[in-house]
Amino acid sequence: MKNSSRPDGDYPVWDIDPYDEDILREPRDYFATLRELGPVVWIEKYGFWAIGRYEQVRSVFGDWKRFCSSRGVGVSDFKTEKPWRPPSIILEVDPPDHSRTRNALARAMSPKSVLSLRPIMEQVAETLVDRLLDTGSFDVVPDLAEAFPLKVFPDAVGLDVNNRHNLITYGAMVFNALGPDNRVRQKALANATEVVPWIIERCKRENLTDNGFGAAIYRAADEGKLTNDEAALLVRSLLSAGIDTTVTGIGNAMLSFAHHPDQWELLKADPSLAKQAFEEVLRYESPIHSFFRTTTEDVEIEGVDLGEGRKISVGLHSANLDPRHWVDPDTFDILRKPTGHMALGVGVHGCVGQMIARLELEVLLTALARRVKTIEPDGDHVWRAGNSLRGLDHLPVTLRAA
Ligand code: OVV
Repeated sequence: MKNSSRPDGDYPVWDIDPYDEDILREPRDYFATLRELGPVVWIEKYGFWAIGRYEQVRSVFGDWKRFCSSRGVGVSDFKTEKPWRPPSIILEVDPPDHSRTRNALARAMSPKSVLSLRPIMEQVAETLVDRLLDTGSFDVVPDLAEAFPLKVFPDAVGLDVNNRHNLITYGAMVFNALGPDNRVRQKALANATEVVPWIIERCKRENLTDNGFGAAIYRAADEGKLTNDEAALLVRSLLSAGIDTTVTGIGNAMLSFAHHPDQWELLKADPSLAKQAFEEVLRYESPIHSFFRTTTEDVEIEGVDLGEGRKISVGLHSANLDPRHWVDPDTFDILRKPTGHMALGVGVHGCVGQMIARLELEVLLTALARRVKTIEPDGDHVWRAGNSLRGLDHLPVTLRAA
């Protein structure tokens, strides 16, 4: 990695590997120490900055001019290292280029078209929860957290396919590729030769139904707002970011409720709390632990000169646990209304699919709250070491019907 020698100045230097698999599985202690050490900390092993306090996380994400995305939102600097795939034309790009693709995707996923998905999502959720209640004991990760998005999201995009698990594999590649060249990244990218061509095929117009988000993106191309190649890349963005994120959100929601039965009682007593309960899940067990930005000029944070062309690890999960900002951040409290949490980002790159993610979780948590009396852990859960996502490998539970 180039340009990783330490800049001059007085700041905390930390000899830790944030990508140690034990830390990736349970990053809370790492983040607590990161926040304690200072507003910005130098991570010597990789030669990047790390920030974990709410205030700095928020302001870095709010300033795309000085903290850019076009040099990649992972450890690797696209200016000096070749990306593993052609860069995303919405994630890995800055305004003004970003504005056109962002607008096109936002229009394709308009509030109206998102909300029209509610009845079908409700039907899928109710059928799935009834079936799981018949089963009683199962692993949340494959049987619920993966099963629900794998049904509703590809259908909404307009993918007409069977081997949908490839979408999970591809999501894992995309998110783990943002980390350093560790075992997690290597294992994920080992699937590339098999899965990438499959994904590229799925993004073609002729392989999409004519009533999904995919077709809506291609209509923007017909209107001259995008080229057809750009439309394909925006469909790829949906397939990159639309599955593993919500899978992780569902798993983390179930874990939170399995471990906080008092909060499950609150949701059961009033299922209309589902929406705000998911916001608290996003804060308390954020699906994405961190994304990077790169400095475009000599910038300073709290008196520390970061230098130009420097990578910054931005701890989204950490910001959501910062006691400088939140009262009792380590308490899972679905009545809290955690406005301003950083789980979906903020600013021009704030999650463009957030309405869909929120709808999926609201519908699913509502169906569960109406039907499920108790969610009991049935053995130990297992976290998965992820270079960007923090989600579960396994969550065995027993559900009892209401
Ligand atoms: C991992 C990720 C997040 C958001 C967007 C994309 C990927 C993309 O491919 O555009």
